[in-house]
Amino acid sequence: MLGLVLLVGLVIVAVTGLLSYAAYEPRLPGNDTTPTKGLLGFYLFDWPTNPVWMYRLTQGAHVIVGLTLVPVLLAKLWSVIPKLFAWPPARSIAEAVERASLVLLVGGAVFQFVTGILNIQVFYVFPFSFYPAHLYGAWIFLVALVVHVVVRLPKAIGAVRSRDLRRELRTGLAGTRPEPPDPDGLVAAKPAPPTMSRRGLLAFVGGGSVMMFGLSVGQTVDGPLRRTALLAPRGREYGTGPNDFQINKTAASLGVTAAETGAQWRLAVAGAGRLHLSREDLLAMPLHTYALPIACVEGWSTEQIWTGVRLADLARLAGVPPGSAGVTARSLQRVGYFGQASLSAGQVADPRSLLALRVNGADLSLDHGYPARIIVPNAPGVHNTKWVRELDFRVERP
Ligand SMILES: Nc1nc2c(c(=O)[nH]1)N[C@H]1C(S)=C(S)[C@@H](COP(=O)(O)O)O[C@H]1N2
Ligand SMILES: [Mo]
Repeated sequence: MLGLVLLVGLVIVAVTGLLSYAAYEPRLPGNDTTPTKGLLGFYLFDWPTNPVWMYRLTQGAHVIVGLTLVPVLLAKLWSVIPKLFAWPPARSIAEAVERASLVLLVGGAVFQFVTGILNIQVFYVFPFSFYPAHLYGAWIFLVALVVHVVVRLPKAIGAVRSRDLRRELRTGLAGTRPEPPDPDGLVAAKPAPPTMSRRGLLAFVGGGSVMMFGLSVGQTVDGPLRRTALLAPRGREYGTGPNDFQINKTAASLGVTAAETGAQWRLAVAGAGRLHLSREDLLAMPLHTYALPIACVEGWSTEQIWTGVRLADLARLAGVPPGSAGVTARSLQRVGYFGQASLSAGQVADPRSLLALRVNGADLSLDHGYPARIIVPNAPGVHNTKWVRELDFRVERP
């Protein structure tokens, strides 16, 4: 049962994780943190700008389903503990192959869960970069999972079929009997009297999963539910002002000062030529307003109402036809990651892709990217570069 739940859940986590990697657009200049990925990028595709809530959904599902599976994974590992340490390691070649795949399966699962959870808790303690490690770990785990499923699925289905779930759920501790001996040696030879019914185990694990789900779902759904997201590392409650919503990194933490974002700030726009625009110049251009989410890789998201200049209009101003030109946005930020991000031609061409100047009717606050930030529909939050100092349009498809 635990294995089948994990199978369905882990497929969701894996697919949404691989989609997130595609959403990062690693083929665009400067975006890739996995230059040695080789063939692993085989499935990459242009990440669309529609529907606007897609990344919010897939990344929310990645993180929430992952957290929900933690109790199931722990219970599953607990249930096979005798097998993990079985000795001698193998009696046949087939067994040796299976046990080797188990090392990758168990090691891969533990590695993916640990790095993922530390990452969403904004706890970068590992001595390597999260993105390549989590990507390579995912593929190692997936290969091991396929081997494991091929070997084990018939047994898992047979085991579930051998019992009537409803009857099992009605059986308390007093009626709980040990499993008959099995050829795999998972069942203890001389089991002690049970301390927990099978129903109790399912309730314990299921209750844990429901709790993990309940304490994390609010950060993706946002709105009043955010208050319930006790597992979210960032603030649960915000004020009611126009700029009172989640901040990823503050300006101060990245060394962006009010002096360089003040009156002498100019946006450099490079394309066929190069020009410099003040915030007044930008405010004098046609402004557009859209409700769009910020959806972070960490699983949290929030929809706000953004006002700004279309990236497509800025491309035209730079002398490159939108639809053929992608852009690299560079920030004033000089330390840390995410000081720049490249967007595809499709993203630049979407009329809702903005260089935002205002949010919810007010000027952007410094922490939300004043004087100007990128907002692109359906893009991962990390591509919504704050404190933009330069937009570098490059012709992709002449
Ligand atoms: N210059 C810069 N822009 C940035 C970041 C950053 O660290 N530096 N963080 C990004 C990430 S990961 C997210 S999720 C969003 C969050 O935007 P917010 O802080 O306004 O909520 O900003 C993005 N823009
Ligand atoms: Mo993010």
